[in-house]
Amino acid sequence: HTEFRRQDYRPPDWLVPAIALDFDLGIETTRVKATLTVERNGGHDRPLRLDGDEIQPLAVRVDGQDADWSMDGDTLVVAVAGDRARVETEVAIYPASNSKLMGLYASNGMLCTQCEAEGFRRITFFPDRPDVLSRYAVRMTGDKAAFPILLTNGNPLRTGEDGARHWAEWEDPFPKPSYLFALVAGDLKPNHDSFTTRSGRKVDLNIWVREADLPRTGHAMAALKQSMAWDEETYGREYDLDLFNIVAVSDFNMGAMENKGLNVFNTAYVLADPDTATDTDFDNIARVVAHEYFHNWSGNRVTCRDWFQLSLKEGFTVFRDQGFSADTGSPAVKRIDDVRTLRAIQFPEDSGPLAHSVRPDSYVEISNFYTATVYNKGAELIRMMRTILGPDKFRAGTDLYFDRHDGEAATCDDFVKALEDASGVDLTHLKLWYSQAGTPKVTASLDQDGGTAVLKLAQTVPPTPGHPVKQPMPIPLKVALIGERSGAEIAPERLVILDAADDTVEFDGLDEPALLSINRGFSAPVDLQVDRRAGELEKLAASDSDPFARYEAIQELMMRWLIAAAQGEVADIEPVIRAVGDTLRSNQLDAALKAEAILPPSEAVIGDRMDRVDPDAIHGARERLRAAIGARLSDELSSAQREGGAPGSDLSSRAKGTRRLRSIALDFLAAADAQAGARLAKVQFDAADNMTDRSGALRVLASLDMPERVAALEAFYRRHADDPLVIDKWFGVQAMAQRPDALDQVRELIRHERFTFANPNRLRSVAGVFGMNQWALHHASGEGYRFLTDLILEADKVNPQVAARMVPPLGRWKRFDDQRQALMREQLERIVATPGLSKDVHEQASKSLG
Ligand code: B3K
Ligand code: ZN
Repeated sequence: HTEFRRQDYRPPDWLVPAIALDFDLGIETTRVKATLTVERNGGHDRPLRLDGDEIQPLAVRVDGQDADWSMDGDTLVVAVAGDRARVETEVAIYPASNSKLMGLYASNGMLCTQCEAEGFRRITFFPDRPDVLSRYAVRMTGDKAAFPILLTNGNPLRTGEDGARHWAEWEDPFPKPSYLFALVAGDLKPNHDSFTTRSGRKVDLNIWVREADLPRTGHAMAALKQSMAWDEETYGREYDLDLFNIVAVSDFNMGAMENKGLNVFNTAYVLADPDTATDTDFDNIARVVAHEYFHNWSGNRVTCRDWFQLSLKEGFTVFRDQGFSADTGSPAVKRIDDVRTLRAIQFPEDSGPLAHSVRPDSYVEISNFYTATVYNKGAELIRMMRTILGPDKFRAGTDLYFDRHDGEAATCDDFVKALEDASGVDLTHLKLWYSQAGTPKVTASLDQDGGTAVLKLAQTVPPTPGHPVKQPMPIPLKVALIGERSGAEIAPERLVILDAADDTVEFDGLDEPALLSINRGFSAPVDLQVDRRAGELEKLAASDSDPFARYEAIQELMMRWLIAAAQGEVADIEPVIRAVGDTLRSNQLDAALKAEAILPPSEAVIGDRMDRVDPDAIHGARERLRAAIGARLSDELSSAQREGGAPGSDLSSRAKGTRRLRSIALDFLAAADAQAGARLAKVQFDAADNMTDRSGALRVLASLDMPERVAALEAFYRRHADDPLVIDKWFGVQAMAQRPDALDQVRELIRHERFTFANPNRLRSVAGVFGMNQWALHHASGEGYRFLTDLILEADKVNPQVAARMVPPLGRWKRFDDQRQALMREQLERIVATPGLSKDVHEQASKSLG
């Protein structure tokens, strides 16, 4: 397979200022005629090369004449004599058999597209790269009954009827790269609304779904309008067309797609009501609606020059959606949530065989680079720039960026340059974060002598594949000192930028012993180890003035106990019990923050902190911790569980927080006493008028060996049998269950009549979730690895992109004991040796072997 390298970038040989597309739509066969206006770019005599993928030309004409053309693999090569020509092609495509869900495909009787990154070439021949921007004119013709609704980017111009068929012509006034093309045809109904922009333009908003789903679109619509207002207010960005459409589709490879004026969404990120969606689902819907909407500027108006620049739009847009969620909810809880994701997914990626920088240097299959590093570490990088510049200069920088590059395909360097030019701040050194992979390890210690304290900092950036030696990076650390006796801030927060291998910072005028509060708000995405005296964490857990740092202190207290316990050492659990108890009893902290603070780190995150991951010991330690907390704090937990009920229709932050705390409390109580816990969980389950309480109870029951478990699973299934999104939850809860027989259970799920490899949500609900179930996946027999591998190979025949995302858990092999290492490698080798493997899975598996 060809490897593409960032250094090899060359501007396109031919530009395509305009394209006209004519679709004759059918579920089985669709015919696509394309007319490209092409222009030679620069002085060269190279032919026109048009990308294709699994398509054959039925006709090729240049300026109306039969053309001189040939195929070079999948690429159509056309001889063009002059500097400008009209190139026409015609192809037939087969949506119903397109199981990769890239290009034009069928889903529940409708047709829809997914083009990012390289799906447009599965629809028609085209220079399918993001730096070729074209104006699109699209004509769609199809059966009126099958496809009453015909949608594409931009604005509708004309429609007409012709017997049982009808047609529509649309035009998108904004030049765009092919990856932003979209088309939808089907029997859909709109939730219609409108938004008036600050300059007074009325924008029609539609969320298109199957009729039965209309009642569940209100939350997404509210989130869309909030996003439109927020982007005007926060970034000065106004919407630019008269129409904004969202379509929900149940077969979709990822969350959603920001096609110009026609966002296509996974139903999981559109449909919600309290009976079928959890509070987390509600939050995720708002987050994804906002994210895709924000792409209209960060991605569409200013797009990427090449796919190595992917974080230019994704890192920045994640940063923007994080700001939206923080501003419309609880900033502290949002930050905790984002850091949890980073530690659970990005840190392991950054320390394993698939590590790559935020701006990767090479790829085989670009779909494999839509990663937590490009998205979430990319967002952290933008956050660090904002921290260093301050909000006003940062905003001046983004204004300049949008203004300077509007209508262009830009690079990460262009973004940084705009920030530098607007702020006068030199960010050269910070750009190392774009090119160096690996999570920096930072150590910190505070030495106090009377009124003076010296903070010692040191950093190392670990080696990653292909990059053995790293330079120190600028690491912005927010630091404050908390008085050990008073609990007050005795040195106010300041920004320390560690930009060398080590450094010291002095604090004066201290009148009591100081506690170090550092990396407040998680100002830098680093692995920080602080040298602390006994008792320090407990005091910080009770008094740190930064809510995030307080959360960190409690988590670190638990983590230290868990690691010691997993290594068979005797550790004192009393400080943990006291900190969790104080947190639960606090009347300063709200329920949402309490819930985040007391939830023990996941088994995978604990493993990530140990040199050698021992999944059984980690599981045992975490069980003991949960049981001890459940037993010792049963009064506090019981009242949180009892009082945490709020009507399902109440979606206020307060209600969401109490519900979250409620199910976490339930989980502790059940860990201490399985019988009483099962009874209590069943009561919560039966009484629930909302999915948060119901699935929270079900999650607890799924791991217990009690009769209530089977009863609840059956009741849940029966109640929601008609709702695929809830059936996904039913699969997921069982795939995540912490049980000795987890593997047998998951094997059953695969045999269940509702399981299918064809629907990505369903596949992920079993295979994706099982890959995160550390204790089950890493069963000493190696059966978990074999099972996951079977699933990957089966899935690869249907949908390589989704299959490739199931590989990374096997790539963590280096962190386990020799026996597990051998078993994991054996399965990776089995994958690589499979004939007919996709390049998606091949790249992930071969890199994972290291
Ligand atoms: N830009 C899309 C992701 C496309 C993934 C293609 N494999 C969704 C998003 O990040 O907004
Ligand atoms: Zn995105």
